Amino acid sequence: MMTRKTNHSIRSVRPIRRFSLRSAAANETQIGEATGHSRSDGILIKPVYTRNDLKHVDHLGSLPGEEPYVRGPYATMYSERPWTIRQYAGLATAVDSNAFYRKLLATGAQGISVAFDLPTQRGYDSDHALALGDVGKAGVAIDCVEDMVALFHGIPLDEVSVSMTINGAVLPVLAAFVVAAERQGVSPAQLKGTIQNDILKEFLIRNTYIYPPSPSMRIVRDVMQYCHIEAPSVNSISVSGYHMHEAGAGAALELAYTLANGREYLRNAIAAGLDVDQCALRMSFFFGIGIDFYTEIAKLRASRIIWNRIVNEFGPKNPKSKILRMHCQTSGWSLTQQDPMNNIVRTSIEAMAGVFGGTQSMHTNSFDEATCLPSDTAARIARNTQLILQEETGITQVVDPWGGSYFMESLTQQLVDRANGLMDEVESFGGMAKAIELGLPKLRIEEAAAAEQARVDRGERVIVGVNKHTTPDSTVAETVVVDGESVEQQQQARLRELRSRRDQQAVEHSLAAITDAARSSDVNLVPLAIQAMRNGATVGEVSMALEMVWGRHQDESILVSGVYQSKRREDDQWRALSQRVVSFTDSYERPPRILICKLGQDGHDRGQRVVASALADLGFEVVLAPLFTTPDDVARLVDQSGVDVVGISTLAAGHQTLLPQLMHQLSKAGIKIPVVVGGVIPDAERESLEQLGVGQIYGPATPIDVIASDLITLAEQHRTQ
Ligand code: SCD
Repeated sequence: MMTRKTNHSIRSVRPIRRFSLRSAAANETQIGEATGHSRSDGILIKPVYTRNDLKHVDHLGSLPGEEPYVRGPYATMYSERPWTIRQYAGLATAVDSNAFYRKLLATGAQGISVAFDLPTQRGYDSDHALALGDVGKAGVAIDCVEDMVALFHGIPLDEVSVSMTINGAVLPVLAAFVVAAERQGVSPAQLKGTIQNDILKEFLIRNTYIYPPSPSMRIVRDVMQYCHIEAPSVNSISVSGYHMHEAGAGAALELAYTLANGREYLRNAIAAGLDVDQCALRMSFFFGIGIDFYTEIAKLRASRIIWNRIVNEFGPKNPKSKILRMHCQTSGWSLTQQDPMNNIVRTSIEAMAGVFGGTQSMHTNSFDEATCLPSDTAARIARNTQLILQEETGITQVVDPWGGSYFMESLTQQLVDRANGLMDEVESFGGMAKAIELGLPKLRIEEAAAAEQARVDRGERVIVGVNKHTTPDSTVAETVVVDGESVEQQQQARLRELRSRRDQQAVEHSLAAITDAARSSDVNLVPLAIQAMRNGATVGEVSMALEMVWGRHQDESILVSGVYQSKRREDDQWRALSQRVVSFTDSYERPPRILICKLGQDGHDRGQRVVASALADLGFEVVLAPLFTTPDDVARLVDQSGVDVVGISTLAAGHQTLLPQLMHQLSKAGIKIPVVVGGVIPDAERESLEQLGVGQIYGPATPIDVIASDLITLAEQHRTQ
């Protein structure tokens, strides 16, 4: 067995770096505000449009299936073949997930979309110390080929197209998939589907990276090259704006950064010797669809125009290379824990926008997903939403019914222009990889998220059931909870069994070949990963074989400053809170100090970053812990940083295991400190968390004022203890 080098020691505690953006986006918002029509991008929507609004529209007159493809990638679109219903799912073990997929396929789904659990995504086996608490929670745990075989048991991989959301750990997971297909007698050339393989947005926003940016881009390139040669029907990348959308980006930002990432991948592959047609043909895209109905339709139409222009810059010969094909997912952020049936309505409207925008494939969220994993009922309604659109409404009969609309064409053009401007900014930094390194795109997205939160907190952005028209006691009745411990035990037993029967020498030999290849850049890593997985290596071992050369990437914590406050400065409630912080500071000779952190492999950090930024604007001293901390790390941080309160953000259910451990560590160390928790926490868990000693629990959409007020009180109590 290879020795493992763990890398989870906490770095020194330092106050967060804060960054002030005086941005184009801020100016845009002011324009919108002045007229009372602001959207997250600040695009002004007028009550009436006329032919004058078409004067500056460049793309009028084209047909669907023709450049610039604004009206759709195919001439006949859904009238010939509707979009693929592809519900993203992964449940605990491969066997459970397989049963779920087979049921989905038998009842109307047309493709599979695999959600992997966080340890798999971060390249840890289920028996790794850092996987604890996250195994099987937010998706399926895949450690080895046998898991992958079980995942697709009875699902013919030469017929059913499979999408896999895997990025950092794409090598071992793709390799396991290829070997599992091999066991079905299906060659790579017969496979169809998509692998996400979009690492740039991981550094930007999603955080399931493993290695530093440069070797990560080499993996992307190797996968694109391998697929082009060996698996030509597999879309070798799904360039994703969805996660930016979920992190708070408005439509123009999502467009600009997704397409700028796409351009970066093209450059990366071309620099490695592929020609533009070899790589662009199997690039696909992925967008989020929010509740701003018109804007979302225009966004998808605009995406095709911009991508067409970008690919043309590289001189393609095949017209198909210039077509942007996309998957869409309705917005998770727009789902509310309060009055959850409203989510069915939201999802239906969002799905309709995706269809009017011309998507090729879609996932519709389940109404209970702000609280837990989808129940059977919720999953059925979500899927039926798409079936109703396809089979009952008649919407599929007409291609791009919005084509020629004064409003829609003008809005599409405005988004194209705005996104082009933002992309020019990225180019001025030397392209997306450089811009990400400098941190600019992340800050722009956080700025948008903070501004949006302020709008919600001020009631300018209405969320029915949350900040208007509220209904008491309306929550999800049935909550699905994964028995993480049992999944962990099953996976660990399977790993033990695998390791006892495999040819250890062959495994070590193939892992050593991967490590060697990581040191040079001229060997494609995919065939080596396939050989290792075939020999019985695990996802964690293949990942570690590369980590030994490249190390593990750790993100820097930079927060935007002043954006949230700029929207609240005039509010009485905000002023009163600021005054309380000032009084606290006068009494205790320093501001209230809070540690904000996430536990385990959950990297969804929009919530914690928005809260951290707003609290810092209010005058708190915020210590933002690095991502991927263990309970031990957090207890140590609390001890070192002398904070008054600890805030834990949790979105992937890891807290069920890790929070009790943290409370235990704190008490063992004799540290008495208030702990609050925010994120996705089913009502059924509240009591047990309170019994553990958790001071407050904040569900999604809790106003910042409520959180801030509680935290000041808790900090005061802590200081007077
Ligand atoms: C379709 N075809 C047509 C046609 N419609 N031909 C002629 N006329 C028409 N009207 C043909 C196409 O050319 C193609 O053939 C075939 O039919 C399939 O159509 P497609 O358009 O390629 O559709 P599909 O196979 O469904 O592929 C769609 C994408 C693909 C290209 C978008 O990449 C995909 O399915 N992506 C899904 C990604 C996904 O599931 N992501 C989940 C992420 P040829 O192939 O011969 O050309 C989840 C996630 O990240 C959640 C958040 C998180 O975890 O953080």
